[in-house]
Amino acid sequence: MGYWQKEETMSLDEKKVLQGERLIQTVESVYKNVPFYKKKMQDMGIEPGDIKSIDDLSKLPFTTKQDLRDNYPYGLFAVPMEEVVRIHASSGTTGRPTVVGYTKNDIDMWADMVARCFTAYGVTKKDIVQVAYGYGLFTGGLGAHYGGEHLGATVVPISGGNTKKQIQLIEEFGSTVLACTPSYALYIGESMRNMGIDPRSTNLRVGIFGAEPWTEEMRAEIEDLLGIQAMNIYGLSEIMGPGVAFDCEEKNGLHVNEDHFVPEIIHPDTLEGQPYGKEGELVFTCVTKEALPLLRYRTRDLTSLQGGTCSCGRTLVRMGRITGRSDDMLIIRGVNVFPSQIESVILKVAEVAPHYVLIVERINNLDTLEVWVEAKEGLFTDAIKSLEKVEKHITSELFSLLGLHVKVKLVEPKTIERSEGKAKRIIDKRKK
Ligand code: ADP
Ligand code: K
Ligand code: ZN
Repeated sequence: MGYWQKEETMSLDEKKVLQGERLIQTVESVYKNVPFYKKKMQDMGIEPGDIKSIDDLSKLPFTTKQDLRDNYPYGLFAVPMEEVVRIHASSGTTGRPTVVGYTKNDIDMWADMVARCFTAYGVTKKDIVQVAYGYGLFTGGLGAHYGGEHLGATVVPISGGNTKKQIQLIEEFGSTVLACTPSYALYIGESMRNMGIDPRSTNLRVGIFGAEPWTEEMRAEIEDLLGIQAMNIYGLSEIMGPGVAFDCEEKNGLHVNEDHFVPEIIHPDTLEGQPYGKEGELVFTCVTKEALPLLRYRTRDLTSLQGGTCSCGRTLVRMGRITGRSDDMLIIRGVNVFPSQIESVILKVAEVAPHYVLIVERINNLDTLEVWVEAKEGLFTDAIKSLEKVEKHITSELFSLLGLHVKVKLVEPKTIERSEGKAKRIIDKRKK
């Protein structure tokens, strides 16, 4: 498939040296320019001179989303506003948005990194990339846009929504690559079918999907539906936006762009570093960013890092699929439940469609979870018995996975709301 940059295949020693040099520079910059970090470091009794290599990373303070909110909007920026050429904000999935800024160099580096990801997906300048991520304060649209252009691909900046038009452009412009959330890809494919178009008949060959958790089962579903390779892209606005980590052709973990963002996995409660293979909270330190170089930013995303080499030849460490964000974790009668666990069960059941929503309520001081899943066409015309059979089957599969009795309700086809961006899988009816 080829690489975009030599950094992707550096030796582990070269990588450590490069990360160390960059970390030292970053720490000097934030100590000088961001009062928040200077104070944090002083409180911990450390100075920039204490950071001599990448092995000193764990001496540095953590940064949380709350720190960004407390310093809203520009308080953690390490450069004067005249150097800032763009602002984005997190989509606010979990509360008040946080504001992030970029210098000219940051923007160029971002485009370069997205081009690196696209290259790993096998996308080239011959491709026509339909960007159906939302444009605007959300980083998805513009992130994919500039990366695609930088690669030399033909970018179609349609943004999210307007599904009929998406389909029209896929057909008329001959788009070969679709970039959007996995849930929107599913929606687009389903809408094609409803319009009598075979979703596998288009020129599309690669999907660039991210911005929300999704499972391996969902990947298989979308690949089958659209007849494409569905590739995973991970990112978050606080660190940069899409392009922090990416699938290679092996589809066996996402390579982290660790020459720019140094990953760690910590235990979310004790904050202790976790070894390769152990799941925990993903933490990133930016070592090349100018406007907003966050130290040890706690993403609240849960995954693990994988040691060992990848047969694609890249030496960049891999992270597993995000199993969930700690904000999405439901605690139901003492059991931790992530939507992705439920998704992986539902998608294995032939009688139901890949559309579901989780309804959480508090009844008599007990949290209850109900899973609504769409039945496939035809099931409702069968005897009630077959509905019940499917519900029972899913209930027992969930029980063996979670050790929790979950109520499963099959609903009529096309009754669960479709998503044009990040899917909303949880309806929480508990009073806050
Ligand atoms: P918000 O926190 O408001 O959703 P962002 O738009 O920056 O802000 O979204 C970043 C988050 O989206 C990540 O922290 C992660 O939870 C999720 N995300 C992004 N890409 C992926 C992916 N490929 N797989 C799973 N989750 C993802
Ligand atoms: K400016
Ligand atoms: Zn690889």
